[in-house]
Amino acid sequence: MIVQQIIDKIENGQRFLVVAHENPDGDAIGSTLGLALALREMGKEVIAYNVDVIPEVMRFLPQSDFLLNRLPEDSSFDVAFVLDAGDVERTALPVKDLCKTMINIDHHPYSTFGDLRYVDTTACATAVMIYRVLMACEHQISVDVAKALYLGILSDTGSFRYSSANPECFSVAGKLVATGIDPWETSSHLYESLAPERMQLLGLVLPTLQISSCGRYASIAMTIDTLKDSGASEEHADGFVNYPRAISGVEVALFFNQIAEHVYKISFRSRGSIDVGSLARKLGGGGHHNAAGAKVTGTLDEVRTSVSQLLDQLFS
Ligand SMILES: [Mn+2]
Repeated sequence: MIVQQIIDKIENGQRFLVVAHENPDGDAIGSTLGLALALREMGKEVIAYNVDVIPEVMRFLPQSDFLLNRLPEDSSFDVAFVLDAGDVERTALPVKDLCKTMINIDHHPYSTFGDLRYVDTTACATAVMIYRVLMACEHQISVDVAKALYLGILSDTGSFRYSSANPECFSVAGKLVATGIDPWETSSHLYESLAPERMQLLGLVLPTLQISSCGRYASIAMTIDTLKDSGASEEHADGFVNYPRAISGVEVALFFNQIAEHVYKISFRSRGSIDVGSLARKLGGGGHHNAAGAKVTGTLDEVRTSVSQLLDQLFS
């Protein structure tokens, strides 16, 4: 089976690349660092890479500087692991040219690339799938690996709040905590070490809240000027889309983020039956049932209106 094939590749390979999607979330960072550190503990030569720098709040992870955002020149690998990426393009790296074997480990649907493909949409996080692989390798989980994987699980399940938090999720999290890690260390870094600029930015963005007349969708918006005025950077707006979603009765939340004069990046979040992935695909974007994104051109009013029309149709 697929996990055994992956183990064979690990045993027979010497030089490994581990990479995940751009604009990395906790699962991308946690699964990359967790697998890369474990491979190094097995005596392999490993490069852990992401095209973007590791988010500030995740830098508490031990050995987080092991994760590079620049590859050494003339890099080549026996095996490249592409994690949590959905599509290999999201690594922003010509992975296929860099390795003999590309292994895709992911829990996103429609993840169809790689010489070996280990895709399980029932996994709450890619980090859990890395845990399964390391267990199958009979690798002893170190504290550093445990911290990385725990971060992946915690962040992809919204701190164990989403439906994806299945029994396996709690069981793996329990085993990771049993290695001696402190859950509060992770959650305090992730959720309660906010930069002051983030709160300032939130203060400017929340007044843009619009709730639809049906009450079933709501949106907030951020312009380039707002971002400038707050002194914050775009990274500080991560997760803002969860505020409109938290309103009682709201099923779809939207965050309009201006990235150029007449270009808005829209993040969609659904809390129920509405598939925002298919909604985003109608706008040329992508994603899955509960979380998706698209880039749309126009003024904020135009963009808001055209998306509202789509949603009004869905809710009518
Ligand atoms: Mn994930």
